[in-house]
Amino acid sequence: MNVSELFVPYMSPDPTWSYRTFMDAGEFGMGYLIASLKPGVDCPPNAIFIDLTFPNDVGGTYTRPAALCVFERANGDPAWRHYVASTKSVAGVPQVELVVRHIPTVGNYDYVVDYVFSPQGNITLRVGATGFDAVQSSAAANMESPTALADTTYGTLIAPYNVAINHDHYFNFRLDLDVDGPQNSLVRDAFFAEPAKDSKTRKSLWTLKTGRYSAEGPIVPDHMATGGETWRVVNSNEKTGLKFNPSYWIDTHHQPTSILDPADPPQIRAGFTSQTLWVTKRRDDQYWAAGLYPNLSTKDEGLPAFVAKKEPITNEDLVVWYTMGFRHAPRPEDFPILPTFWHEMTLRPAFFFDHDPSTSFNPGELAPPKE
Ligand SMILES: [Cu+2]
Repeated sequence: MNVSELFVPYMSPDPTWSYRTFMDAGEFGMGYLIASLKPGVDCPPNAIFIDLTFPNDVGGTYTRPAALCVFERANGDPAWRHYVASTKSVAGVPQVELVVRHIPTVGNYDYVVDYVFSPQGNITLRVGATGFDAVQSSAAANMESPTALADTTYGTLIAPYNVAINHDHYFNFRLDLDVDGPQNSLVRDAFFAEPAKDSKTRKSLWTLKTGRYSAEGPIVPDHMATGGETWRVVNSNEKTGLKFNPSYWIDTHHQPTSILDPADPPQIRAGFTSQTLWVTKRRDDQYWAAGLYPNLSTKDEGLPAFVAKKEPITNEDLVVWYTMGFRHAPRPEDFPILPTFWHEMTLRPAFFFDHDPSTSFNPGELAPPKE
């Protein structure tokens, strides 16, 4: 899995600002802009720091020292625990995670990109945005100045004479999942409430309906699924000990999608931002959510083009494309520097294991709590 694009459109009608609708991966390079990591600030001092080698612009290579860090952390939570009243004892294990981190700095913004592996079998993708908000000068010194309301139509006064412009960040991750093998399918679990027909004591119950997607495309939310919906990548060719088909659940968390007009020029170039999830067959020439050359594009050559033929996706080598979005209406607290603002999604095993894999860690027995 990799970052396949980052789209950052600013909200300003001003001609000097309206073109600032950046495609950070395709126009600047999220790998090219990785900076060396500083022990004790960017990663714990005991992390392992790894140099990375990248292609340069003239067919050669260059090496960025300490571009990646890997570390374990106990985050202070229990991975699981249970208190047994009869013996007054607590069993449990601490949550210990393995974090793989890099931090590209794209102009004013720094993005802490984490891949977090947990003993429950989860893989969490986290992005922490920090650095500087983009600001525009303003005649207003404070919100009682005569021009303040007009100056902040598309932004926030974050300091005297400085307006930070409203904008979005849309990270797309290319999830080239192979769940227990390359031949996979995408299914949806949707939750519906229904009348409890055969009950004298209940009026309603909820139930779960699972359906399979048959063709490439964006995954459009189903507003009829009143209890919400979730998605899994499943291998129908394999069986677990309990005779389930193994799958991984794509826990999207809540992600905003673009609300720009589909005919707005920046939105035409970044169609992937219109939905949180897309699914395609895996193809070697489809690696970037907004296409290979978004800085020269006049139309979307990314996900909307990839799915145009709606090819079948049952029992195929699939790629799920996930857009993590955040709408950023700045606050004064984002000045003078943006405190790291985290967003995340999680891939969770579902029917993949026959039991919680974190129980394979020695639980031990902790001392009885004091009463
Ligand atoms: Cu922002």
